[in-house]
Amino acid sequence: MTAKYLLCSFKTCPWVQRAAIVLREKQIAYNITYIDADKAKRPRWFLDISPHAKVPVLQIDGQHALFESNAIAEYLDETIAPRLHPEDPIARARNRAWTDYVSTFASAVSDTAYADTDEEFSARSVRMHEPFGKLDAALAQRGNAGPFFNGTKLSLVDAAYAPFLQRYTFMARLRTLGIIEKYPHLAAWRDALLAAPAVQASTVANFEAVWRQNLIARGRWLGKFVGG
Ligand SMILES: N[C@@H](CCC(=O)N[C@@H](CS)C(=O)NCC(=O)O)C(=O)O
Repeated sequence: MTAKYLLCSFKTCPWVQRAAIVLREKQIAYNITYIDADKAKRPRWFLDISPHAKVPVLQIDGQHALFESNAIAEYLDETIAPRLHPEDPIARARNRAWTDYVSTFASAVSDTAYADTDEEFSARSVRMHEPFGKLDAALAQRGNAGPFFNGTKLSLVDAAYAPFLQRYTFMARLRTLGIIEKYPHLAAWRDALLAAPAVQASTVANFEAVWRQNLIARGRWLGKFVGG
């Protein structure tokens, strides 16, 4: 079936996953197409609609193409119910502020996963403490009992962080990290996000195995521990 929405993706891209979580949470039908991650093999039609040659791109009715996961998430939230952003403008501004911080959080996690040596992995993993601590404090002060950022309803903040908390979890299953355990609010949030149906439906099947194979394909140090 051809859906109104087409999500251009790489199988392991966390930014695509963010958009997919929003689509799933809103129960929007969409098709997905996988672009070759090899720069030289990205098709012309994709390069024409993706100014930075990056995924995600969301095509709408084959007419409009949106890029940048945050812009896509905001667009979907403005156009399709149920609203995932909070109604209260102050709460919404705070949500957007923490959503903005996801790029710093993401770099700390991704840089660790893509370390090339044992030493680099150790040095980079320590750098996760600062963003993890900040999110833990934000969750502690958020004034609701969770399990999600705003309480019982999944929001755009949840969609932004879930892919990176999932990758931290995958990494910790390959090498002991012991970082999230120091941040109980963040650990509880991570558990709720990974159990959320929209998050579980936002990736390819056997996603952890696919993520592990990607480490090996990229020749990353952490890939040495796959299957060992
Ligand atoms: N800020 C962008 C980041 C997207 C991004 O970095 N996508 C990666 C894949 S996870 C990509 O397409 N990289 C291709 C490249 O850099 O050539 C967003 O939020 O959409």
